Amino acid sequence: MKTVYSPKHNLRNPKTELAGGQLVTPFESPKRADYILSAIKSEQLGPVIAPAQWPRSLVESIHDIGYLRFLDTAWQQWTEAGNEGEAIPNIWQSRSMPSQRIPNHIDGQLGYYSLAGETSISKGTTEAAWASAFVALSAAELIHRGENSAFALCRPPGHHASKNQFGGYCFLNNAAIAAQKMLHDGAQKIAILDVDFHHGNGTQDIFYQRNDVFYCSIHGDPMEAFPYFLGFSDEIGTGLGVDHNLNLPLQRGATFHIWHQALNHALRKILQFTPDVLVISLGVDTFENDPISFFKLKSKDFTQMGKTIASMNLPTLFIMEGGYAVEEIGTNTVNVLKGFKNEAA
Ligand code: FKS
Ligand code: ZN
Repeated sequence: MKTVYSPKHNLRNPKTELAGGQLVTPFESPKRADYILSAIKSEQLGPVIAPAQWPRSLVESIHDIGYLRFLDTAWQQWTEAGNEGEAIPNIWQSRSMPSQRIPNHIDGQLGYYSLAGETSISKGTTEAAWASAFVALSAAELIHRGENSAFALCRPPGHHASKNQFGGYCFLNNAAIAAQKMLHDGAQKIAILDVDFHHGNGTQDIFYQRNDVFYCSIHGDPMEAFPYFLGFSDEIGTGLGVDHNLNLPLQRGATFHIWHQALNHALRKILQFTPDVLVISLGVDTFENDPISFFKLKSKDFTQMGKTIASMNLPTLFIMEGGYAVEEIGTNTVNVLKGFKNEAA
């Protein structure tokens, strides 16, 4: 299996995340990608290649122009306003303030274009987010050219990013951008299976009204886990998209046995949809020692996860999302990919 990787992920290196009422060193750190890359090499998963450049229009097919302009200028606007630290939103449009306007001031823009307040924008963030999207696009191109599988080692991650909002460590929705490219290249139907611990609210929202993309996610119950306001089992899609969205929230302490039952349910539904390609939003924060999550998967369980996914016999594009037990992130990620590769027909 080929991996697409860009060292430009290092340009995303914020110093601050708002957590527990303090500014802490972000969980989503450059070390994550370093550990994954070194496990890919030591486990000899396959070649590691650099991404190509892609037209801006492919990203514009998912994200609003105004949002992309905001990302392009946010850091400059923030520093020119005289701020010393990193850019963290601190005001949102609430239910009691139904304005239709987009503020001019950077503080207002940060609120308008964000869905959460933990994620700082730092110098280089936008360049890294674009490189991450190019990694996803290049891996999608490998599938288009006939590879049976590919791994996009994306960083920063993407599944929380909506068409016009960042948050949850995400800026551009890499999985959505990759899926849209493959549709553009002739695929008729794409299934996205999101196995990250967190619900992919951005991906769900982007495809909620559509029947050419089936979004399915297994995640911590949003009553108890980020992103709290989306990811419930009664969200099934709307309009043409009815029955093209499937959420399988699980409770605190879910073991691999429980988790794997949800996976089998998801895979049955995906088979009924008969997609041309399967996109996996691959987070390994379901791991028992993840510092911000509450499932109980063990390292060997990730191998089985990959094997079960391979039983679908579909071209499969893996897109990296979360995972914060950094010492084990390489092993856990590569276990999924090797489990898949060793089982694939
Ligand atoms: C810790 C609270 C953390 C934010 C969680 C964001 C999770 C991001 C992710 C992604 F895949 F996008 F990276 N709240 N004090 O893992 O879903
Ligand atoms: Zn996550």
